[in-house]
Amino acid sequence: MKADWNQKEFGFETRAIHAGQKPDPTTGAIMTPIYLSSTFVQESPGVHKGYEYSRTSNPTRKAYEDCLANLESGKFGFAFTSGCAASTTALHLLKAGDHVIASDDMYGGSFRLMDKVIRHNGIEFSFVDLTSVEAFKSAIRPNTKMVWIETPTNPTMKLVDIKRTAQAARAKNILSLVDNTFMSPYFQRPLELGADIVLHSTTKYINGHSDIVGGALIVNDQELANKLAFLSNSMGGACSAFDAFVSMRSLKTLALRMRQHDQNGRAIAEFLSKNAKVERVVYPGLPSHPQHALAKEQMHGFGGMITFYIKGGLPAARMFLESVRVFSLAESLGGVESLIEHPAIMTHASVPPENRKALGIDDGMIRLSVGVENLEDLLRDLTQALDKA
Ligand code: P1T
Repeated sequence: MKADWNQKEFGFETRAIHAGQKPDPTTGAIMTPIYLSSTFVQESPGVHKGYEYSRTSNPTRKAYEDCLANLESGKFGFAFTSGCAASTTALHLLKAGDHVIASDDMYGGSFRLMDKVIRHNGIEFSFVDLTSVEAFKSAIRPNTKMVWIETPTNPTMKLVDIKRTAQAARAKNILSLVDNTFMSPYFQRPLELGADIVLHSTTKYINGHSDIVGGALIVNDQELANKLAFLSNSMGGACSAFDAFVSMRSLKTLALRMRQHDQNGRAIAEFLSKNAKVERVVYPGLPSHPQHALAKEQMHGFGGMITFYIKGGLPAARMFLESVRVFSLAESLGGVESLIEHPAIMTHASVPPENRKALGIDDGMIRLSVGVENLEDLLRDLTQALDKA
């Protein structure tokens, strides 16, 4: 009899390897097979083994969703073809006339989805600096139905107090959603802090190897789970069995990877903060971060995402970005390989210039996704590239 992999009895690393998974009943295969089947045979109309059609549910996807939900301290997981598909599905919990309060700083594509797509469904958005719980409370209207939190924010690394914001939301019957992409459940578990929904771009740390685009939603409440299951089936954004298999395989090493991202991240943040070419480093693990105390309170580590400002504006930034040899100049984050990018021109180009200016997403801003390579190699690479800038 296999264990049920409950959170009280088993540690994160054990659950990441086993939760949701059983040896294949027909062969004993230890790895959940990739069930490449669009449909499932029924004995009699409506009499089946729990699966009818793979848009609705698929055994490989189910194992992955159960594992991910377990790691986020949730009961129900839903896997999608991208983080944006997960966001689109979650935003369809709302109807015309509803109001959403969202972080003023978040992934540019999430902002674009709200501002240029979902808004046309008659849903209202307020983009608020959620680092202040008071600012959140002041933005609440009678029709506010959801607060959309990203913490740390992408790319300015601002933190939102999940516990206090979720508490204030609950008091007004407002759903709280936390995009936990930057931290992964290894370092931050929003459901434990009172949030209703966790969202991931699983493209990032969850899958961790830059070979899948995916997304996920995790909840604890049965009624909310029923609504999301209905939406996922109706809207058709669920991920394929192959993507589920690869992402579930990646979960097995999530703890190992996150510990190394964190170790390298801390060292590089400190190194950058001492370099003469660097104006300012924003990393929750540095005591100079204005919310370092909150980081220690709600996160179990600081991870591998670092934002910094290089002296000399765009010419220096370009020279630096063209000079790195171990880091790769590319969008995305959370993979084992170190990535570097320029938010104003790349990931956040869809944010209007006046918003970028107000948030400090300027020409000197550079974002690092520190990978798990040899730390000395990464430091040497940054040193030589900064020397050229
Ligand atoms: O790219 P996709 O899997 O659809 O996920 C969108 C998304 C959602 N939330 C956060 C916090 C994200 O960072 C992303 C995607 N971000 C990038 C591609 C990036 O380079 O920042």
